[in-house]
Amino acid sequence: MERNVRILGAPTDYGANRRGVDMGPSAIRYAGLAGELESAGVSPTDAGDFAVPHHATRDADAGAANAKHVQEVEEVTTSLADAVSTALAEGTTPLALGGDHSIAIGSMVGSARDADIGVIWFDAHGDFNTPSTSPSGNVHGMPLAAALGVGDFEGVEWANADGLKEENVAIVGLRSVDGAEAEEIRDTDVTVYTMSDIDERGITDVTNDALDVATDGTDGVHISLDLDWLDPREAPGVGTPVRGGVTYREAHAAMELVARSEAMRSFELVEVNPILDEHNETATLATELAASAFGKRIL
Ligand code: NNH
Ligand code: MN
Ligand code: MN
Ligand code: MN
Repeated sequence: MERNVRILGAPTDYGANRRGVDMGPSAIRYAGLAGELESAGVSPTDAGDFAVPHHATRDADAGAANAKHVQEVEEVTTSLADAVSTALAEGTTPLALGGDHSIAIGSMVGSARDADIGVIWFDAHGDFNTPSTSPSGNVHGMPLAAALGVGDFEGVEWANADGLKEENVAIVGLRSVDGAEAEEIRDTDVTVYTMSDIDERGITDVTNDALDVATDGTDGVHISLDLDWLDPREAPGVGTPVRGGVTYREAHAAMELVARSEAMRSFELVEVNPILDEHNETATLATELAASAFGKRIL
């Protein structure tokens, strides 16, 4: 049965401190996303971008210093959550384009509205800060804690993903974590695979283990792909690059295993910043990895 994919653009940078990531959806489309998805044998329909409040209309310092622009993040993620759950109800697979990683709150809330889901978080960072632990106040460093209702996010309805349990969350490729954030992660039942685990065991074993974690007792898996998961040599167009990331081939290998599992329920590509990119290569890479995640084959 052919998979129908619904592209949902979320052109927002309210969760990050770097303007420019709001242009990610345009850059990813321009890099040829629809064609790449077709080459993977799926049928994409582009739902366009949904409205994000414009910077010029908002106070530049809005929100608390420890959770900047949280009102705007709530507005954007609530729209995305509705669009994701509608796409699923209509039999399509939602593919959200960020935008910064705060949009993942919307993807997870929407994907977990009428189902039990797992999440695989491919990222250099843990994204497990809360307003109390965050050194930056940027909400893109908080989406996993938000969706799981950790700390300050306990009982925050717009941010909590109902059908998601800590036991079904796996972070893959971690190499940058803040002090108090590390404590939060250790206190949970989330499974973490660091870059050292990938060094020692290889990307295939690690990804298969992450898939086991995320599929255990769930109806499907949300795949969250932060482009800073890759080494900055492969993906220079991101706001918070961290050396020592996965290679081009490791990234594809992981996405190919995701495709083979047939467990993917929703997907997102985040943190592509065209202003910091070189000739749109990070956006292009994002489209190629999406194709692998949707099952593109060589032969
Ligand atoms: N941990 C830092 C913070 O919370 C950086 C987060 N940046 C990301 N996360 N790009 O994936 O501010
Ligand atoms: Mn901004
Ligand atoms: Mn992230
Ligand atoms: Mn990151």
